[in-house]
Amino acid sequence: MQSYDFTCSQDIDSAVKNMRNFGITHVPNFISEGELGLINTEFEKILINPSKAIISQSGHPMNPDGRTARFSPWHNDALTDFPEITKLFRNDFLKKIAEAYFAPHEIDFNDEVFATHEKPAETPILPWHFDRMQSIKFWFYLTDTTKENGAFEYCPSTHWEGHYRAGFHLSQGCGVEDIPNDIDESLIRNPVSLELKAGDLLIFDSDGFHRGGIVQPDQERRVLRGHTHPKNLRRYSDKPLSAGWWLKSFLNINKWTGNASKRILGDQVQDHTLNRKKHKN
Ligand SMILES: O=C(O)CCC(=O)C(=O)O
Ligand SMILES: [Fe+2]
Repeated sequence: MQSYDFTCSQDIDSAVKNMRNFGITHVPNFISEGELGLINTEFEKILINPSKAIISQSGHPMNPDGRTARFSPWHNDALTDFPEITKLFRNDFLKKIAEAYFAPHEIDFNDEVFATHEKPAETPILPWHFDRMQSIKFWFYLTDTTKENGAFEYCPSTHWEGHYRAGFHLSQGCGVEDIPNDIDESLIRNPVSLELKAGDLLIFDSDGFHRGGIVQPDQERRVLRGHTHPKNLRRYSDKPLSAGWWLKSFLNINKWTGNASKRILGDQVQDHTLNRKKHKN
Protein backbone atom coordinates (compact mmCIF):
# COMPACT_ATOMS: atom_id res chain seq x y z
CA MET A 1 0.00 0.00 0.00
CA GLN A 2 1.28 3.46 -0.92
CA SER A 3 1.90 5.65 2.12
CA TYR A 4 3.08 9.28 2.42
CA ASP A 5 4.51 11.57 5.12
CA PHE A 6 0.93 12.79 5.50
CA THR A 7 -0.76 9.35 5.71
CA CYS A 8 -2.55 8.77 9.03
CA SER A 9 -5.13 6.56 10.69
CA GLN A 10 -8.78 7.55 11.05
CA ASP A 11 -8.11 10.00 13.84
CA ILE A 12 -9.23 13.65 13.89
CA ASP A 13 -6.18 15.15 15.65
CA SER A 14 -3.66 13.43 13.34
CA ALA A 15 -5.63 14.43 10.24
CA VAL A 16 -5.87 18.10 11.32
CA LYS A 17 -2.17 18.17 12.25
CA ASN A 18 -1.25 16.86 8.79
CA MET A 19 -3.54 19.42 7.20
CA ARG A 20 -1.82 22.21 9.11
CA ASN A 21 1.70 21.03 8.30
CA PHE A 22 1.31 19.64 4.77
CA GLY A 23 -2.03 21.06 3.55
CA ILE A 24 -3.01 17.48 2.74
CA THR A 25 -3.76 14.21 4.51
CA HIS A 26 -4.40 10.63 3.42
CA VAL A 27 -6.53 8.15 5.38
CA PRO A 28 -6.36 4.66 3.79
CA ASN A 29 -9.36 2.31 3.44
CA PHE A 30 -12.13 4.77 4.30
CA ILE A 31 -14.85 3.23 2.11
CA SER A 32 -15.54 -0.53 2.40
CA GLU A 33 -15.53 -2.86 -0.67
CA GLY A 34 -19.31 -3.31 -0.47
CA GLU A 35 -20.05 0.41 -0.31
CA LEU A 36 -17.62 1.08 -3.15
CA GLY A 37 -19.67 -1.05 -5.59
CA LEU A 38 -22.87 0.85 -4.73
CA ILE A 39 -21.11 4.22 -4.88
CA ASN A 40 -19.72 3.44 -8.35
CA THR A 41 -23.24 2.63 -9.59
CA GLU A 42 -24.58 5.91 -8.16
CA PHE A 43 -21.59 7.77 -9.67
CA GLU A 44 -22.57 6.62 -13.17
CA LYS A 45 -26.16 7.78 -12.58
CA ILE A 46 -25.23 11.14 -11.08
CA LEU A 47 -23.43 12.13 -14.31
CA ILE A 48 -26.50 11.67 -16.54
CA ASN A 49 -29.75 11.02 -14.61
CA PRO A 50 -32.12 13.87 -13.77
CA SER A 51 -32.54 14.71 -10.06
CA LYS A 52 -33.54 17.87 -8.19
CA ALA A 53 -30.44 17.39 -5.99
CA ILE A 54 -28.21 17.91 -9.03
CA ILE A 55 -27.09 21.52 -9.56
CA SER A 56 -25.46 20.96 -12.97
CA GLN A 57 -24.29 18.25 -15.37
CA SER A 58 -21.88 19.03 -18.19
CA GLY A 59 -18.79 18.15 -20.17
CA HIS A 60 -15.50 18.55 -18.28
CA PRO A 61 -14.01 22.08 -18.60
CA MET A 62 -10.52 20.83 -19.56
CA ASN A 63 -10.82 17.10 -20.38
CA PRO A 64 -12.48 16.95 -23.83
CA ASP A 65 -14.25 13.55 -23.43
CA GLY A 66 -14.79 13.86 -19.68
CA ARG A 67 -18.02 14.55 -17.79
CA THR A 68 -18.82 16.30 -14.56
CA ALA A 69 -21.84 16.79 -12.28
CA ARG A 70 -22.34 19.09 -9.30
CA PHE A 71 -24.64 17.88 -6.57
CA SER A 72 -26.01 19.02 -3.19
CA PRO A 73 -25.95 16.29 -0.51
CA TRP A 74 -28.24 18.53 1.61
CA HIS A 75 -31.14 18.73 -0.89
CA ASN A 76 -34.37 16.98 0.21
CA ASP A 77 -34.09 14.48 -2.67
CA ALA A 78 -30.39 13.66 -2.17
CA LEU A 79 -30.84 10.75 0.23
CA THR A 80 -33.53 9.11 -1.95
CA ASP A 81 -31.82 9.63 -5.31
CA PHE A 82 -28.17 8.95 -4.35
CA PRO A 83 -28.20 7.42 -0.83
CA GLU A 84 -24.62 6.12 -0.60
CA ILE A 85 -22.95 9.24 -2.01
CA THR A 86 -25.14 11.43 0.20
CA LYS A 87 -24.25 9.45 3.35
CA LEU A 88 -20.55 9.60 2.43
CA PHE A 89 -20.53 13.39 2.21
CA ARG A 90 -22.67 13.86 5.33
CA ASN A 91 -20.19 11.69 7.28
CA ASP A 92 -19.55 12.85 10.84
CA PHE A 93 -15.80 12.13 10.86
CA LEU A 94 -15.36 14.37 7.79
CA LYS A 95 -17.49 17.07 9.41
CA LYS A 96 -15.47 17.01 12.63
CA ILE A 97 -12.20 17.42 10.69
CA ALA A 98 -13.61 20.36 8.74
CA GLU A 99 -14.91 22.00 11.93
CA ALA A 100 -11.59 21.50 13.74
CA TYR A 101 -9.59 22.85 10.78
CA PHE A 102 -11.52 26.12 10.59
CA ALA A 103 -12.55 26.54 14.28
CA PRO A 104 -13.61 28.97 15.69
CA HIS A 105 -14.93 30.03 12.28
CA GLU A 106 -18.14 28.48 11.03
CA ILE A 107 -18.25 26.41 7.87
CA ASP A 108 -20.52 25.28 5.05
CA PHE A 109 -19.75 21.57 5.22
CA ASN A 110 -19.69 19.85 1.79
CA ASP A 111 -22.18 22.35 0.38
CA GLU A 112 -21.32 21.02 -3.08
CA VAL A 113 -20.08 17.64 -4.29
CA PHE A 114 -18.46 17.16 -7.70
CA ALA A 115 -18.42 13.87 -9.60
CA THR A 116 -15.84 13.90 -12.40
CA HIS A 117 -15.18 11.16 -14.93
CA GLU A 118 -12.03 11.84 -16.95
CA LYS A 119 -11.01 10.11 -20.19
CA PRO A 120 -7.69 9.83 -22.10
CA ALA A 121 -6.32 13.20 -23.28
CA GLU A 122 -3.11 14.88 -24.41
CA THR A 123 -3.13 17.54 -21.70
CA PRO A 124 -3.32 17.57 -17.88
CA ILE A 125 -6.82 17.44 -16.36
CA LEU A 126 -5.97 20.85 -14.86
CA PRO A 127 -2.73 22.90 -14.86
CA TRP A 128 -0.77 23.84 -11.68
CA HIS A 129 -2.86 26.25 -9.63
CA PHE A 130 -4.32 27.06 -6.26
CA ASP A 131 -8.06 27.71 -5.99
CA ARG A 132 -9.32 31.28 -5.99
CA MET A 133 -12.14 30.35 -3.59
CA GLN A 134 -10.97 29.12 -0.17
CA SER A 135 -11.89 25.50 0.64
CA ILE A 136 -10.84 22.14 1.91
CA LYS A 137 -11.84 19.18 -0.23
CA PHE A 138 -12.73 15.60 0.68
CA TRP A 139 -11.58 13.47 -2.24
CA PHE A 140 -12.15 9.82 -3.21
CA TYR A 141 -11.01 7.88 -6.27
CA LEU A 142 -13.59 5.22 -7.14
CA THR A 143 -11.06 2.97 -8.91
CA ASP A 144 -7.43 2.26 -7.95
CA THR A 145 -5.55 5.23 -9.41
CA THR A 146 -1.95 5.71 -10.57
CA LYS A 147 -0.19 8.26 -12.79
CA GLU A 148 -1.59 6.32 -15.79
CA ASN A 149 -5.08 7.36 -14.71
CA GLY A 150 -4.06 11.01 -14.33
CA ALA A 151 -3.50 10.94 -10.56
CA PHE A 152 -3.98 14.22 -8.68
CA GLU A 153 -0.70 16.00 -7.78
CA TYR A 154 -0.05 18.30 -4.81
CA CYS A 155 2.98 20.21 -3.48
CA PRO A 156 2.89 19.59 0.29
CA SER A 157 3.08 22.70 2.52
CA THR A 158 2.44 25.19 -0.31
CA HIS A 159 -1.00 25.92 1.22
CA TRP A 160 0.73 28.62 3.28
CA GLU A 161 2.01 30.27 0.09
CA GLY A 162 -1.39 30.11 -1.63
CA HIS A 163 -3.08 31.43 1.51
CA TYR A 164 -0.85 34.51 1.65
CA ARG A 165 -0.82 35.02 -2.14
CA ALA A 166 -4.64 35.11 -2.14
CA GLY A 167 -4.76 37.37 0.92
CA PHE A 168 -2.22 39.75 -0.62
CA HIS A 169 -4.13 40.14 -3.90
CA LEU A 170 -7.45 40.61 -2.08
CA SER A 171 -6.01 43.34 0.15
CA GLN A 172 -4.58 45.06 -2.95
CA GLY A 173 -8.11 45.35 -4.36
CA CYS A 174 -8.18 42.35 -6.68
CA GLY A 175 -11.54 40.51 -6.86
CA VAL A 176 -11.70 36.78 -6.01
CA GLU A 177 -12.29 35.91 -9.65
CA ASP A 178 -9.24 37.94 -10.72
CA ILE A 179 -6.69 36.41 -8.30
CA PRO A 180 -3.71 35.17 -10.38
CA ASN A 181 -3.81 31.44 -9.55
CA ASP A 182 -2.24 29.46 -12.42
CA ILE A 183 1.25 28.92 -11.06
CA ASP A 184 4.27 29.26 -13.34
CA GLU A 185 5.56 25.66 -13.74
CA SER A 186 9.15 26.74 -13.08
CA LEU A 187 8.12 27.57 -9.49
CA ILE A 188 6.84 24.05 -8.79
CA ARG A 189 8.96 22.08 -6.28
CA ASN A 190 8.52 18.64 -4.65
CA PRO A 191 5.20 17.65 -6.25
CA VAL A 192 3.68 14.40 -5.02
CA SER A 193 1.51 12.19 -7.25
CA LEU A 194 -1.38 10.80 -5.23
CA GLU A 195 -1.47 7.16 -6.30
CA LEU A 196 -4.19 5.72 -4.10
CA LYS A 197 -6.56 2.80 -3.73
CA ALA A 198 -10.25 3.19 -4.55
CA GLY A 199 -12.00 4.27 -1.35
CA ASP A 200 -8.98 5.88 0.36
CA LEU A 201 -9.79 9.32 1.77
CA LEU A 202 -7.72 12.31 0.69
CA ILE A 203 -8.29 15.77 2.20
CA PHE A 204 -6.52 18.87 0.94
CA ASP A 205 -6.49 22.60 1.44
CA SER A 206 -7.04 24.02 -2.04
CA ASP A 207 -4.71 26.98 -1.26
CA GLY A 208 -1.85 24.48 -1.86
CA PHE A 209 -0.46 24.14 -5.42
CA HIS A 210 -2.11 21.24 -7.23
CA ARG A 211 -3.03 19.87 -10.64
CA GLY A 212 -4.66 16.89 -12.35
CA GLY A 213 -2.40 14.47 -14.23
CA ILE A 214 -2.70 13.22 -17.83
CA VAL A 215 -5.06 10.26 -18.44
CA GLN A 216 -3.20 7.77 -20.65
CA PRO A 217 -4.78 5.89 -23.59
CA ASP A 218 -7.32 3.18 -22.55
CA GLN A 219 -7.44 4.54 -18.97
CA GLU A 220 -10.04 6.51 -17.02
CA ARG A 221 -10.24 8.41 -13.73
CA ARG A 222 -13.27 8.50 -11.45
CA VAL A 223 -13.38 11.06 -8.64
CA LEU A 224 -15.92 12.22 -6.06
CA ARG A 225 -15.02 15.31 -4.07
CA GLY A 226 -16.86 17.44 -1.51
CA HIS A 227 -16.07 21.14 -1.12
CA THR A 228 -16.18 22.72 2.34
CA HIS A 229 -15.97 26.51 2.62
CA PRO A 230 -15.75 28.95 5.49
CA LYS A 231 -19.26 30.38 6.09
CA ASN A 232 -20.11 33.69 4.38
CA LEU A 233 -17.09 33.30 2.12
CA ARG A 234 -16.49 36.11 -0.34
CA ARG A 235 -17.51 34.79 -3.78
CA TYR A 236 -16.50 35.62 -7.35
CA SER A 237 -18.75 38.63 -7.67
CA ASP A 238 -19.23 41.43 -5.13
CA LYS A 239 -22.54 43.12 -4.32
CA PRO A 240 -22.50 46.94 -4.52
CA LEU A 241 -21.36 48.48 -1.19
CA SER A 242 -20.14 45.13 0.21
CA ALA A 243 -16.65 44.96 1.79
CA GLY A 244 -15.21 43.42 -1.39
CA TRP A 245 -16.79 46.15 -3.52
CA TRP A 246 -15.09 48.88 -1.40
CA LEU A 247 -11.74 47.04 -1.55
CA LYS A 248 -11.92 47.01 -5.35
CA SER A 249 -12.72 50.74 -5.53
CA PHE A 250 -10.20 53.63 -5.67
CA LEU A 251 -10.90 54.18 -1.95
CA ASN A 252 -8.71 51.15 -1.15
CA ILE A 253 -5.61 52.96 0.07
CA ASN A 254 -3.41 49.93 -0.69
CA LYS A 255 -3.82 50.78 -4.36
CA TRP A 256 -1.99 54.06 -3.77
CA THR A 257 0.64 53.10 -1.23
CA GLY A 258 3.09 51.47 -3.69
CA ASN A 259 5.93 49.59 -2.06
CA ALA A 260 4.76 50.50 1.42
CA SER A 261 2.07 47.82 1.07
CA LYS A 262 4.01 45.27 -1.00
CA ARG A 263 7.49 43.86 -1.65
CA ILE A 264 9.40 45.08 -4.68
CA LEU A 265 10.32 42.71 -7.53
CA GLY A 266 13.16 43.25 -10.00
CA ASP A 267 12.36 43.37 -13.72
CA GLN A 268 13.97 39.96 -14.29
CA VAL A 269 12.24 38.39 -11.31
CA GLN A 270 8.61 39.13 -12.15
CA ASP A 271 5.85 36.78 -11.02
CA HIS A 272 4.37 34.99 -14.06
CA THR A 273 1.41 33.52 -12.20
CA LEU A 274 -1.66 33.93 -14.43
CA ASN A 275 -5.32 34.49 -13.74
CA ARG A 276 -7.56 31.87 -15.28
CA LYS A 277 -11.30 32.17 -15.80
CA LYS A 278 -11.73 29.09 -17.96
CA HIS A 279 -13.23 26.96 -15.21
CA LYS A 280 -14.62 27.31 -11.70
CA ASN A 281 -12.45 26.16 -8.80
O1 LIG B 1 -9.15 17.10 -11.06
C1 LIG B 1 -8.03 17.34 -10.60
O2 LIG B 1 -7.12 16.50 -10.58
C2 LIG B 1 -7.77 18.70 -10.00
C3 LIG B 1 -8.94 19.14 -9.17
C4 LIG B 1 -8.81 20.51 -8.59
O3 LIG B 1 -8.10 21.36 -9.07
C5 LIG B 1 -9.61 20.84 -7.40
O4 LIG B 1 -10.39 20.01 -6.94
O5 LIG B 1 -9.47 21.97 -6.90
FE1 LIG C 1 -8.19 23.23 -7.87
